[in-house]
Amino acid sequence: MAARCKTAILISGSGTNLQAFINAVAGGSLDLDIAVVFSNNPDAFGLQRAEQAGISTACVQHGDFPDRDSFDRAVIAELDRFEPDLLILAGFMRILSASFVSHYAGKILNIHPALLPLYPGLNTHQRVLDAGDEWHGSTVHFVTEQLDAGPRILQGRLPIIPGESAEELEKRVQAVEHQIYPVAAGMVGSGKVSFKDGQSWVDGHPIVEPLIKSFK
Ligand code: NHR
Ligand code: GAR
Repeated sequence: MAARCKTAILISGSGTNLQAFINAVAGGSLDLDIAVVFSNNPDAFGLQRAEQAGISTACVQHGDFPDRDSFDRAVIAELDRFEPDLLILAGFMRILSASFVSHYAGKILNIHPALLPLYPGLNTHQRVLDAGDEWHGSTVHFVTEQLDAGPRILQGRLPIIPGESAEELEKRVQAVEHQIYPVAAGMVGSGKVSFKDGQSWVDGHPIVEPLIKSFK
């Protein structure tokens, strides 16, 4: 991948993960060119974070389109103006169609707040507590057309504190995400980690179990 990987970050909401990327690039620990921040929601606070940092923004509202495919085509048209090498979903809440995913094959990352393959889908923190699990965390993975099922790259794990609420757990998981997502994206941006033949690879070896970082 190019020396300075041109990156689009896609958000729908608050954008604390986006802020972690902005901070990591500004602090010199992450070498990516954040070319554009895109949102499907014009009120997403993350758009203000981008403007504050001097990054271009773009917005296409899904409600303006009759179906998923026409929305996705409009998003592609908007993003392709920036010729991105990498797309980072950071709290992006719209499922992407197969044709969108194939347009950017192997170039889309997501962070999902669970230890995938456990708990795909929404409302993960409450589901983990209800199940009485001992461990939770978040997973960075390549996006494929199958929701939350693309090959995994890196997981941050943390122990559940007995009695904690879903809100407390969510905060702790988000703090983990802010550390692992820029690291994983940097590995993809530098070419250390890649996607080929439906799998993720690190230094030419298939990633069977994701890389794991443990937190308290
Ligand atoms: N698209 C594809 N093709 N594959 C993935 O793995 C994707 C994806 C788009 C988003 C993020 C994912 C998550 O980490 C993600 C992964 C939204 C929904 C959802 O149900 C599910 C999973 C994820 C994101 N979205 C509803 C929809 O109809 C809308 C929900 C809402 O607006 O609140 O798109 O959790
Ligand atoms: C993150 O916890 C991310 O894992 C989750 O949304 C949060 C976004 O927070 N993503 C999803 O649930 C995707 N469906 P942020 O907007 O503050 O970065």
